[in-house]
Formats: sequence, structure tokens, C-alpha cells
Amino acid sequence: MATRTVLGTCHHDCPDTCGWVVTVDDNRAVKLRGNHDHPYSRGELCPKVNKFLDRVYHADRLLDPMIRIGLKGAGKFRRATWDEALTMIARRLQDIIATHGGEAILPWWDAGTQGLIQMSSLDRRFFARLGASRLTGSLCGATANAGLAATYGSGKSADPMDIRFSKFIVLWGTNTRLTNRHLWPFIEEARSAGAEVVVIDPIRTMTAGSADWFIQPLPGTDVAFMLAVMHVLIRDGLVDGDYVDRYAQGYDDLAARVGEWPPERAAAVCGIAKDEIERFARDYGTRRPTFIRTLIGAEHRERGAMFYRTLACLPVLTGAWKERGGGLSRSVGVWSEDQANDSVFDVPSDTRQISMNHLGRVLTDPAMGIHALFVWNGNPLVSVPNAAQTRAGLAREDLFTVISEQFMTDTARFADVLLPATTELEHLDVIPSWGHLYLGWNQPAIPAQGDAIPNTELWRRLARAMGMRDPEFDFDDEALIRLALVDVDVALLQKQGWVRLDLPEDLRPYANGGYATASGKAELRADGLAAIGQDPLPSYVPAREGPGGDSDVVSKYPLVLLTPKNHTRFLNSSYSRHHGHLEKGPFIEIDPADAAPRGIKDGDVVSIRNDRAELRLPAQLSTRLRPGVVAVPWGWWGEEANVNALTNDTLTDWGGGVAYFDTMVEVSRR
Ligand SMILES: Nc1nc2c(c(=O)[nH]1)N[C@H]1C(S)=C(S)[C@@H](COP(=O)(O)OP(=O)(O)OC[C@H]3O[C@@H](n4cnc5c(=O)[nH]c(N)nc54)[C@H](O)[C@@H]3O)O[C@H]1N2
Ligand SMILES: Nc1nc2c(c(=O)[nH]1)N[C@H]1C(S)=C(S)[C@@H](COP(=O)(O)OP(=O)(O)OC[C@H]3O[C@@H](n4cnc5c(=O)[nH]c(N)nc54)[C@H](O)[C@@H]3O)O[C@H]1N2
Ligand code: SF4
Ligand SMILES: [Mo]
Repeated sequence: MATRTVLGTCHHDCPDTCGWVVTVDDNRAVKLRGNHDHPYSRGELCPKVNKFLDRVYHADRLLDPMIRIGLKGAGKFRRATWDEALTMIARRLQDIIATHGGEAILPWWDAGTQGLIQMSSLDRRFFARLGASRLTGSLCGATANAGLAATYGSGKSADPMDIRFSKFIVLWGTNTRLTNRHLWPFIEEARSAGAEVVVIDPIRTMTAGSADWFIQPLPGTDVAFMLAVMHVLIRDGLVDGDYVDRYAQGYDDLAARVGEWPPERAAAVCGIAKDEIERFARDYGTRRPTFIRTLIGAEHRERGAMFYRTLACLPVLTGAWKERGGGLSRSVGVWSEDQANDSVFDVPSDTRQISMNHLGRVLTDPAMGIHALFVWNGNPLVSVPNAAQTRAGLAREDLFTVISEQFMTDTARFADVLLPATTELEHLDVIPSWGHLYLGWNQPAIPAQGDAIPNTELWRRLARAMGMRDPEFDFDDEALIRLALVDVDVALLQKQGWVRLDLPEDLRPYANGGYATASGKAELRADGLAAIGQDPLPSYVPAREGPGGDSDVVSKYPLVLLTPKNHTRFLNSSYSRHHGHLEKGPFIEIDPADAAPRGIKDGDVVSIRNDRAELRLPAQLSTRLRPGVVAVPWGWWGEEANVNALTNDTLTDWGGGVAYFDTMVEVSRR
């Protein structure tokens, strides 16, 4: 038997973008292991992807095109050939365009694979040629990026691996050990050299449990905490005056603003002790180097961008950016954009834009006139807030829905035409990372299973069926990749499975200023924010759906509901059907102080509700939270388990994200 090994890269929407090695026997993958030579993941994968071959060869894989035969959403289909499916799609689209115009077609996609060409490439040309509506906004990342950009001019931040040089590490609204596990060894390396690790999170997560110091503010109150920290830095002379003079603007205005925020004021808002704020500010202002690590958790809020915009001011004030191991790191995806440039796939279009976060709203609003929906790389019924409305939209008998998937997800059940997609083992791609500075090559290891095809091939076939003649539709996958890669040693990338982006080993982006703002300085006062109706200075405003917000809502629904990632074997919604039996859940975690007056005991099935929906789940009494805050793990499938039925779809202050975590509920036994 011919045994060989093939180098690949994990495609999941996860910061770690691990390198892997597949062992193939006679066209069958028999082993998948981490690539030991990968400088960041260093040979380890994770509990989800260690079992990836089970996913690839799962009996439930979609292997044929299918056409709906039952009621919408019933999940009943018959097999079809590709020709039949493509002909049907082309006819329906032509009819819809003739009757309602191209904007009646809505494409919806996310980062089911975050590969350079399989996430989004030829689809842009295909939908632009149809004159379809354009999808805008983001479930993940854009708000945080826009917040940082308000202060720095771009979302560029520190190399996460430089955390190993830090002496004071702040994991702020990120659950590193769960969501970014390969960073943890670099944190441990810093720790063995004397670093202290602080976690700031409203939940005592597994990461908080491993930290030296855990600070637990009430959800959504961090900006008040940051204002008080800056108050102390300025009051106690801990500002790096030289750095601020040279490289920042608006210091005096910021100083006046934070002057209004003594620690006792913030302590009352955040529900933490004044002394804890004082101590944190002193440590942050005196230790060297200080490294703030944050990802996405705090962006899912009405004031999400303001969180990141304000956080970005801290390392400017202390001059932490000057040292290696200092500064702030979030997604580093922006660094790869120059060398893995997917904007080469953009095609100009001026059709209307529709927020991906409002899928349910637009499908259920007749005035929007959406008649066809395409979904790939995502499971919006489970991932978009206000899921009851998404379900109502998908259930429209008159909506023509085409979905490309690997499995029969909750969303896929609503397809009219369901098309089988290849997995990462079956298609070619290059994977940029948002958690480190290496590009990964992904060589297909096995032939496509059944009649599954890569996303790129789907757009090629559809373009042909619709009579589109652009030469780009004749490019094969490697040609598409080469179109987007700039100054990348492709031969080396193929040979070793990864290459580092062409960036200095010692990145320190803002050691000597270099901010991308119009003024060239870090904008402690960001005048551009006034133009979009935002406060140019950091400011704390409670969410409307939250404590301190709309009193009518709070009196009816007094508990804050958090729904972050919670299971080591889940990756968003992708494994809940396959690994769900290995995770205990879903459940609602509730503090004994909230459970007792409601007569709730551990294990009771309780009702969790607000104006959007009601769920019934077992209660788990837990002291990981604070009184007034409950949590349900997100990612489970099924109407009875999908917590996004309850979540808030208000858009973020700027950046186009959505406020999942500003959600209030009441919980009762009944
Ligand atoms: N309440 C709550 N909601 C959340 C979050 C939260 O923390 N709480 N997190 C949010 C975040 S950060 C994110 S990123 C989103 C994620 O939400 P989604 O992007 O919808 O992520 P998944 O649910 O994992 O869906 C990915 C789907 O893509 C499919 N897929 C994978 N590869 C391919 C491929 O090559 N081709 C095709 N056609 N399909 C493929 C997979 O089978 C899978 O079903 O959810 C958001 N929703
Ligand atoms: N195992 C696993 N790993 C994953 C994923 C997964 O589903 N499972 N998903 C991947 C994806 S798409 C993403 S985007 C990343 C996300 O990675 P992270 O951002 O690390 O994860 P989240 O769970 O979204 O949120 C992190 C923390 O933010 C906290 N948080 C919520 N509100 C606030 C607040 O107001 N203030 C503060 N300080 N903290 C707050 C939550 O309690 C949570 O513990 O993880 C990736 N990795
Ligand atoms: S899901 Fe994340 S941690 Fe797991 S193998 Fe993929 S990139 Fe690595
Ligand atoms: Mo995400």
C-alpha cells in the first residue's frame, strides 16, 4: 500500500491556525497529527480537531446535491445530480432577477473555513455579476478592529508570541485556555521568567482559574474600570510623558475626562473594590513590560467598539509599546492582508448592503423583498442573534434558499437546494491566521468524498450555468491563490507547510509612533468619532438592555445572560452534533443567590425567557458568575437548545458587530 504524508493547516475560525500532517494510505486518510515543525502550534492540535478524521468520514456527511421534497425546514430531500441542481438554481435566479431585480438575492457567508480562497473569492464576482445585495457587518472581529482603529488608525497590534517577553500579562475578556490554547505555553514561558497573569472577565473561566489574579467586573462595565485606571495613572505620575508628547494627541482632553472617574466611582459601576482598581493601575503603571491580550468577548456589546478604543489608550499612556513584550495584541489578521491580499477578488458593485446580523429581520420584512438566499461557510440559524426571527425568515415557502454544507445543520434543513461541500482534507487553500504571523499551506490529502466540491468550484459551476464568461472563472485553485499572494515564497510554503509573513522578527509596531491615523499619532481624543455621532473621548455609557439601561426591560428581566464559548470540544456550532455527547449541556449556570429566592435547585429544569423567546434548560448552580449574571453555553443545535433565540440583535456602536451579550432574561421554575 502506498503510504504518504501530506502537510495541511487547520481552517477553523480559531486564532491558532495549527499546522497538521495527514498520513494517507491508498487515498484514505488514516492519521491526522499536529506538525511539530510549526513554530506556533508546535505539534499539538486540540480536542476538537484531533478527531477531525471522524468528521471527514462521518456517516452524516452530505455527499450528493439534494432537492427539497418536504415542507420548508422539515429536512426532507431527494438526491439530485449536479446538472439538475445547477439548472434549477440558474432558472430560479433568472426568474427572480427578471421579476424583482438582482437585489432580491442575498448571499450570506461566514468563516466556516477562513482559507484565502475557500472563505470568499470567486463568490464576489458571481454575486456582483448578478447584481445581488451585498452582505455587510460581521459576527466576529470587525467591531474590535474598528475600536482599535479609532485610537491607532488601524487594527494592527502586537505579535501574540511576544507575550513571552512580558512581566505583567492582562488577559482582558478572552478565555485563552479554551479559545486560543496554543498561546498558553508562551504565557507559561513568561510566567516561569517571573510574569504575573491577570484575567479580567465577568465569568471565572478556566483561564481565570489558572491566573495569578482574577478581577470580575460586572458585564459591560470595563470602560468605567479603564477610565479609573487612567485616572490613577495620571494622578500618580505613572504616564510616560515623553512617549505621549511625541506620539499621542488629545492628552489634556483625556486627562480632563478621566479626572471625572476616581476609582470609587468606577468601583460602584463595576461592582469591584476601589482598592482592586488602585492596585491594578499601580501594577500596570509600574511593571515592565506590560502586555494586554484581548480577542472578541467584549466586542459583542452595544458599546463594543468603545471598549477596544479605550483599552487601546492604556499602553499609549504608559509607553508600554516601546518594549518587546509590551503593548496590546488582538487579532493579527490585518498583518497578513498585504501578503495574502483577498481584495484582488473584489469586484465593484453599488447595490444595497444588508447586515449579516439582521438576517431574520430582513427575511421577515416584505419591504426588503429578498426572494433568494445563498448560505455557505456558516450556520446562521445557530450563530446569529434573535434566532426565532431567523427561523421565521428561513421558513418562508416563497424564499428560494441554496445552501452549501458538509452536514445537515439546523440552517441546512431549510434549503431548497442543498449542495455538498468538501472538507479541508479535500481542497487546496492557504490559511492566513489571526492568532500568529505565519501563513499555512493546505494541500488536499484525499480525493473529494462523494460528489462534494470546494466552494471555489461551486462558483465556477454556477457561473457557467448562468452564462457568465469572466476569465477568472477559468482559474484553478492554485492560480487563484497565486493571484492573491504577494512576495510570498510559495515553494517554501508548500514544502514546509508554513512561512512567516515578511515582517521584522521584533515587530513592536508603535515603539516609535507610526500610528496610521490622519494625525500620525495615537488619538486619545479621536475627532473622527464625532463625525459618526460618537464621543471623541473614551466614555462609559450603560447598554440599553442591561443593568443601568432601560428600566422597563430590567424590571421584567433582571438577569444578564452571557453566552460565550464554553466547551473544549466545540468550535462555534461545528461540533455540537458530533462531540455533543462528550460535553455536558446545554444548561444554565445560575448563582445560588439568584436561585434561592426563585426556589431553583441544582438540576431543576427552568424557564429562561425574554420578549424574544423562551428556552427550558436544566439549572446548574454555579459560583463562576456573580449574582445577577447567568450563562448558557452557545453552539448547541436544535430549537430547544439554541440560546441565540434569546440574544439581542442591536448593532454595536460602530464596526458593524452585534450585541449578543447585552441580553436580559428572567429565570423561573415552571
Ligand atoms: N450567543 C453567541 N453567538 C455567537 C457567538 C457567541 O460567542 N455567542 N460567537 C459568534 C462568533 S465569534 C462567530 S465567529 C460566529 C460563528 O458562526 P458561524 O460562522 O455560523 O460558525 P459555525 O456555526 O461553526 O458554522 C460554520 C459552518 O461552516 C461549514 N463549513 C466549514 N467549512 C466549509 C466549507 O469549506 N464549505 C462550506 N460550504 N461550508 C463549510 C461547517 O460545516 C459549519 O456548519 O458565531 C457568533 N455567534
Ligand atoms: N474551544 C473553542 N475555541 C474557540 C471557539 C469555540 O467555539 N470553541 N471559537 C473561536 C472563535 S470564532 C472566536 S471569535 C474566539 C473567541 O475567543 P474569546 O474572545 O477568547 O472568547 P469568547 O468566549 O467569545 O469571549 C471571551 C470572554 O469574554 C468574556 N466577556 C463577555 N463580556 C465581557 C465584558 O463585558 N468584559 C470582559 N472583560 N469580558 C467579557 C466572556 O465571559 C468570555 O469568557 O474563539 C475561537 N476559539
Ligand atoms: S481548531 Fe484551533 S486549536 Fe484546534 S486545530 Fe484548529 S486551529 Fe488548532
Ligand atoms: Mo469568532
